[in-house]
Amino acid sequence: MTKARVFSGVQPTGHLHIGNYLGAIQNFVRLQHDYECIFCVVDLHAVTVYQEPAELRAKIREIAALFIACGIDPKVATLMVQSSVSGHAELGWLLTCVTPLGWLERMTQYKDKSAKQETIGSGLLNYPVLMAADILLYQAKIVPVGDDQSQHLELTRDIAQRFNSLYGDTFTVPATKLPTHGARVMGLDDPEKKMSKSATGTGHAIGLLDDLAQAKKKIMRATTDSNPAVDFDPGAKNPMGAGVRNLLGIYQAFSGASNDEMQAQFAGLRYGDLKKKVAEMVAQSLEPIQARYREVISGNLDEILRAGSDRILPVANETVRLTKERMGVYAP
Ligand code: ATP
Ligand code: LTN
Repeated sequence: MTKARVFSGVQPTGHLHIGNYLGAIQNFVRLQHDYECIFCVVDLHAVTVYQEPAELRAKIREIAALFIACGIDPKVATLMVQSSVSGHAELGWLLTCVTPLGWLERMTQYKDKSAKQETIGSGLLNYPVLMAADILLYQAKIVPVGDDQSQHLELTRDIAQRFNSLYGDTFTVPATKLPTHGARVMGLDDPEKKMSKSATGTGHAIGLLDDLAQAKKKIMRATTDSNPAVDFDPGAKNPMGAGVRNLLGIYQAFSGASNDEMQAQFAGLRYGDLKKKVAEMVAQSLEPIQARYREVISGNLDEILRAGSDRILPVANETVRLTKERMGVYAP
């Protein structure tokens, strides 16, 4: 039996952090043996906001190397760069033509990102259509992402369904796959905000390539609440705040501990001791990733990426051909 296809993408902007790892990449690693997986460095998404060209070139390799360092085996899963397969951009245009403007203007990520820009490129508005094209191009059934991408995935399904009803069944309607723990890792300095690559502030995020002593320090300085110790009781006089919940969530997502194990280990523990345990868990998890990264970044990455796009090119070409044919665009 053929395996169902999985697709996901990561932007080569900023430095990957533990939110990206726990929300997305850890799931990529878990899914790779049970599905036909395609993991993509989405450089065409990155340029929806200005990127310094030399930096972007380096970031593309950095993300690809981190995929492998985190445990994706390029012999099992397909690793590729979005711009190497022209079908992404081509299908992006065809789908733009079936997407109502109002659907795009409603996207919260667009509203947030455009509020931060002086001039808003139309690519930023069209960003989710390109994302839909990435997924639909490979007829992917499952898309592992963090919680912040749920709205974009809903839009992808809406676009697929609209196309299918206008032109006949063409695209697989994909499902969103969130991780059980770590779907939304919050900033260490401000647990009300999602941990983000673009946020400034040295105590905000832990980069996968951060110096481990620095990473531990960031956790020791993380914002908590004024309670002295961990209290899981939601009915407590002062229930646990978002900062402590975030630290426990990070520990649970890295360790895979069950809720009962979490209770047994952490109930009543003082916050200082909680932070020490979380810091140890994070450092212990990042160490092998960093060691592997140093090997991979100087290896034959370009060959791996080229082999990846060569391998899936026929699938992309077939979807573009079919889409054109369905729409009546010249496709002899
Ligand atoms: P950022 O907002 O951090 O600048 P991004 O979310 O725009 O980055 P990507 O780097 O492409 O863009 O995200 C890669 C994956 O990581 C996505 O699946 C996304 O949902 C997930 N992700 C990003 N931030 C978090 C987070 N704080 N917690 C869990 N998952 C996250
Ligand atoms: N928009 C996503 C990155 C992304 C993606 C995709 C994720 C681009 N194309 C296709 C899943 C599937 C982000 O910002 N995290």
